Amino acid sequence: MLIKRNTPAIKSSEITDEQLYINRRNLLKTAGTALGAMAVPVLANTPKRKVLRHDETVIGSTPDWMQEKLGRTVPGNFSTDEPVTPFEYITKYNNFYEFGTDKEDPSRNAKDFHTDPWSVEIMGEAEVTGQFTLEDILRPHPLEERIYRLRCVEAWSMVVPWIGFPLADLIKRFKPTSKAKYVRFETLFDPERMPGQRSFFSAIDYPYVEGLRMDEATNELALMVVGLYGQHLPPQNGAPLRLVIPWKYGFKSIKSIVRIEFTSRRPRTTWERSAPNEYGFYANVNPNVDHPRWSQATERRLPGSLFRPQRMETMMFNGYGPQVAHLYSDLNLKRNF
Ligand SMILES: Nc1nc2c(c(=O)[nH]1)N[C@H]1C(S)=C(S)[C@@H](COP(=O)(O)O)O[C@H]1N2
Ligand SMILES: [Mo]
Repeated sequence: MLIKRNTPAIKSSEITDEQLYINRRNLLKTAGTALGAMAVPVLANTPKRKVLRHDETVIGSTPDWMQEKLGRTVPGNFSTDEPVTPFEYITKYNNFYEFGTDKEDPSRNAKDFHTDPWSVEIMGEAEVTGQFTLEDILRPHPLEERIYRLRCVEAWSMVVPWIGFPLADLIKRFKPTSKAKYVRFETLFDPERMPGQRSFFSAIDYPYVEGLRMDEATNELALMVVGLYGQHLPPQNGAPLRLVIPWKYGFKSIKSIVRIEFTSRRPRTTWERSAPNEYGFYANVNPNVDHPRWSQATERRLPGSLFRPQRMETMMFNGYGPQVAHLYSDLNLKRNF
């Protein structure tokens, strides 16, 4: 992963105001409150926010059942109230090496990447394994919006309104056995559809592989993601199904997942294999452990301009310490970077 010095190729004139959208569920909840909060005390815990939407541009397509499911999205917990990065940045400034290594490559090269039909193989140390359609995978899970910080190891960051559901809820359905200590994830390997996989001089091996310890994977923050900004995931953001692990560097948040495996051994992950001294298995956001070639103490929050860069201090665990610090109490984080 190289640091790019150029700013994103987006003019501020192209950035439109994001629209707020009140979905039906929220209206109903508001109505419920008006009728008498005493009768429905559970409402006290419901976030008052509305789900963020961007309707001007729809990138890629999705089946009707997915569209309907997305329409039922409700605001979730753990959302930051920091300003959300505009849709145009989230969808035009990407890392997705399967579609090219420049930030603008994925939005250009993934245009015709169709993700319906899609299936996911569940394998390894679990009672329930096999091939599942995307619809089977998603059916029991209600969707929620979580606005998370995304901190790339390259020292830029965004705030993204993801739509998804807890990975822990998905894992439970497959009944992992006591031998399952890790979860391994794999991206689609299809060089015909992913031009980056045809390159001879690739920085990384394909398929892209990521992994988590079981307790990390079942942490309440770990999210299976199917959308952003009220829409289905654009192809460049990892359609139709990706992981988002907000307390770790962005490369752990693997895109376009086709395989999930429960294993007893720690998986060898893509960036770790490519440069083990630079990218570790844990990859927890940590301002005190620098990358060998650059500091991790600060980050550049997008959007910013050449004249008004938004430099800010990087937070331990990307600010998610209250939820995840306990996972690492026995670990030397300088050695296990
Ligand atoms: N399969 C795959 N997943 C991937 C990557 C990739 O190149 N291939 N890049 C990672 C990196 S380095 C980052 S920062 C995030 C970027 O996600 P975004 O483009 O949706 O912001 O995706 C991660 N997931
Ligand atoms: Mo990244």
